[in-house]
Amino acid sequence: MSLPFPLAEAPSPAAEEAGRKLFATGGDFLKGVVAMSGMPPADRLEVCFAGRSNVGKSSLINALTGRRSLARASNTPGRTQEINFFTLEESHYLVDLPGYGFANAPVAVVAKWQALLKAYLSGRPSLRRAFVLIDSRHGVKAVDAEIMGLLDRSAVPFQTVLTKADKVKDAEREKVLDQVRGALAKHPAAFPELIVTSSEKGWGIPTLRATIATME
Ligand SMILES: Nc1nc2c(ncn2[C@@H]2O[C@H](COP(=O)(O)OP(=O)(O)OP(=O)(O)O)[C@@H](O)[C@H]2O)c(=O)[nH]1
Ligand SMILES: [Mg+2]
Repeated sequence: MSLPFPLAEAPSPAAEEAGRKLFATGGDFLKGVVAMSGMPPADRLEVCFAGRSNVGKSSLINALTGRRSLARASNTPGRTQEINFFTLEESHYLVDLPGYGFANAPVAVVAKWQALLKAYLSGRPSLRRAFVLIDSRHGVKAVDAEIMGLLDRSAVPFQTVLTKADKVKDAEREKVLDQVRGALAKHPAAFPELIVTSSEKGWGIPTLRATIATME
């Protein structure tokens, strides 16, 4: 019997090569957006990285593009406070989102960017897939489930990416994976395969690149 929400298989050599090629250019920062009116034209394939503050969204974009500081990563939760658009060739946007949940910033400021985050996730026509990042140590929390519910209602398919896999032992990782699978079962917009990553070690990065490069 196959488990629901299996780990993604290693990409085929052709898919891996497509991923390598797409990301070989490294990507460029386009703009930081603070209101829906500031969004660039919805004219290409777009994927975004959503997740709790500090889960590793910006670090994952840096690992994918092979650039240490394309996206600003930091130890301070709430570092990313705008919706940051990166271009990959002429064909793709990668979108780094502000974190949800705890943030080390004034309440009014947080409320403003959380509203923008929700407007973006529910109303961006070219958003093809949201990657929802979950910390390998913590699993799916209530705030994650809330975002997943928003994606369900907005009919935005989302794929779960486990982050910081280098920080857990195998047994602990399996336990968290089971919790994640249980939580995903409640979300019709959840994509079936999970991707386990470590931006620090490069784990899962070729798989994620191939996934993005081979998306229709
Ligand atoms: N060990 C380890 N640490 C990581 C990994 N990914 C991110 N980190 C660390 O986690 C912290 C937060 O990473 P960010 O990439 O800034 O997280 P974020 O989700 O963009 O955070 P916000 O923008 O504040 O929401 C940083 O100190 C990173 O170095 C990983 O794969 N392994
Ligand atoms: Mg960030």
